[in-house]
Amino acid sequence: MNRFILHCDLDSFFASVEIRDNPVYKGKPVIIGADPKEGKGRGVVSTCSYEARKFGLHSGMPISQAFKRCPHGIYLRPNFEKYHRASNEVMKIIKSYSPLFQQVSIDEAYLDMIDICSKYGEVRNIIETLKNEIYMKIGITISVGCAHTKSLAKIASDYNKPNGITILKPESFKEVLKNMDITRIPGIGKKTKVNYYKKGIRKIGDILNTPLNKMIRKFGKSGEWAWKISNGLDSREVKEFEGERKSISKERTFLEDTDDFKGIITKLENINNNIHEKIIKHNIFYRTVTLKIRFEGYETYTRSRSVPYPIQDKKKVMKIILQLYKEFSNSGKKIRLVGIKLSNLEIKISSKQSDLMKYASI
Ligand code: TTP
Ligand code: MG
Repeated sequence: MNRFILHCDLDSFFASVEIRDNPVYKGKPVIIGADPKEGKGRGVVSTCSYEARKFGLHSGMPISQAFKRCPHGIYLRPNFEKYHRASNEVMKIIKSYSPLFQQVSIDEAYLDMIDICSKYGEVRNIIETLKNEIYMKIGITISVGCAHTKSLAKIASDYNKPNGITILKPESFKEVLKNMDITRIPGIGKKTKVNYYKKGIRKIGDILNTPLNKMIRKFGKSGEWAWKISNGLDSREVKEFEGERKSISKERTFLEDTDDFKGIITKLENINNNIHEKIIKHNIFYRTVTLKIRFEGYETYTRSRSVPYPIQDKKKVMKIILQLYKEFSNSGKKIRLVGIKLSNLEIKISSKQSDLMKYASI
């Protein structure tokens, strides 16, 4: 039986919302992020339009560098309230296409079309209808990938951006994947790839030509993950908040509302240490890290980030928390409470190992 999992990812999301609201920006390099201050600004690019990407700009790039490369760009500060509203509206539409829905970030969601489609033609029609509905009602474009696993669907949605549809079939996906850079695999980023490159693994095809046990020997857990994804082996299900319900969290209120960066970070570090005592004791792994911030006056925000495979890594959690915190660092408001939540939990069981051995003999 064919399996149709969709991964939907809005195109240059924050920038697209701004362009929708100011059509004169259409076709221009639009950069959302910190104030560039004529090249002297601090902070980073949140995202930018595809026109700006032609100048080499991308998320996370220092805004000063972006300004040097694209001084004539339209630089805008983010309006998070507006993006959350647009995200909620889009998610409501996506959700209406299947009860098996899982939102994974502000602009990404999975849909499992099991029992809804049985043919590739049908799934393509549904994707076109979905994209059309989002464009007509919300005014922004989305790219959709379809495959028999979540990770392949995610790779597919990224393949034809912006405004694309990519359907990977079980009999031919390896042909499409083999020439892709390994960084197309969710979880292999700029830093991880260096180690892979050094050992001669540059393309997904190189992974496909390497036996699993060799991948594990060379790259450990990450190698195992990359090998499984590349071979279309990923049994994770699309589920609504199921993992989310089980979580471990802790929050602390400051004695007095504060904007002292060091004090806030120390509090978050203490919370993180505290949570990890429990995590380690019960051998729990997690995929999602959430930061909670409450400002003076009770205004409360949560921001989450997920990693592609379950981790148990205190340092990584702190790194994610610091990244999530960046959004609030220039708010000019005092903070009343901070909290951390780890969710999408898994308790490690050794039977996973025997699964692996099964694949090793393929
Ligand atoms: P992404 O989906 O990673 O990027 P994008 O939607 O801007 O572009 P793409 O067409 O490649 O999907 O992230 C969604 C939003 O999250 C993005 O519009 C802005 C925000 N974001 C940041 O603020 N900082 C970051 O480093 C990244 C990656 C995203
Ligand atoms: Mg996106």
